[in-house]
Amino acid sequence: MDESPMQANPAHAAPMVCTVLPTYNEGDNIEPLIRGVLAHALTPHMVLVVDDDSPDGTWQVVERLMGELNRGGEVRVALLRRRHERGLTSAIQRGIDTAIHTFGAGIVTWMDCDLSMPPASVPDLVRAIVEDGADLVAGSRWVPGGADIAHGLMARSLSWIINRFAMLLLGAQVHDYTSGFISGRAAVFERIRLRGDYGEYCIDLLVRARRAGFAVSEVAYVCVPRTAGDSKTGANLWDYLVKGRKYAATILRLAVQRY
Ligand SMILES: Nc1nc2c(ncn2[C@@H]2O[C@H](COP(=O)(O)OP(=O)(O)OP(=O)(O)O)[C@@H](O)[C@H]2O)c(=O)[nH]1
Ligand SMILES: [Mg+2]
Repeated sequence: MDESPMQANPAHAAPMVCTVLPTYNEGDNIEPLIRGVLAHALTPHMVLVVDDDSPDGTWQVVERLMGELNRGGEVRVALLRRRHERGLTSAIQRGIDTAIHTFGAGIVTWMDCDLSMPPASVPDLVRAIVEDGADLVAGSRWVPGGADIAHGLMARSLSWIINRFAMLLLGAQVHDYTSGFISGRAAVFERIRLRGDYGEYCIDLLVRARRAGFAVSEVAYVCVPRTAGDSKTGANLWDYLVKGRKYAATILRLAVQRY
């Protein structure tokens, strides 16, 4: 009997990928996102939505899709509806734990659910793990082939400054420390838990993973504008400065302390 190289070499066997989708009021985005992620899957793949009881009923859209897409005992779509907890980082961490310990995922991926991170880019991140041997991969706007066409000049400039600051103090191996579009082997998340409450968790994760000896890499992607729903991050200068201050504090802490 013929065996494909994937079956013959367990090192190349494709582990189950779970894409965690943290949502708060993404009712108009979540269906195309779920269908897009599943349609582009290279390997066994499920999505797990962690919704913080969105008033717009995002979770109801997910429940309908579960009824349609989970057939024959196979779970392709799952939902965690948190009624008494809010927050992006804790939602992602909850998703990671559930993906690994309840669904047996070998690779966990996550992304924003405003369709700014294209579902078609998910396989690029997974390939960097399965084919190129990375342990943790960040989708990057700031490497050749990547771009940010979602944000205006002010937001792009602040992101550039924060990332240059991070590269200077924490290492130039990563160019998009605030990516938020991540894929990693379960082994990384069994060792490292997310810290922080918004985007700063990403800087912290990428640095601690590298320091723990994991292979961290980047894959280019193009960040496109949200077309439905509202941004959870304000678009004015004050909001960006508040966010920027947290990012800068995280960078300084990591530069001074080695943990
Ligand atoms: N579960 C959960 N998800 C959240 C929460 N806050 C934000 N999100 C999700 O986090 C992702 C990022 O939020 P966005 O509104 O796109 O904010 P952003 O990317 O920082 O800002 P933009 O650059 O304007 O897009 C989206 O999928 C949100 O639905 C929260 O409190 N709980
Ligand atoms: Mg966004």
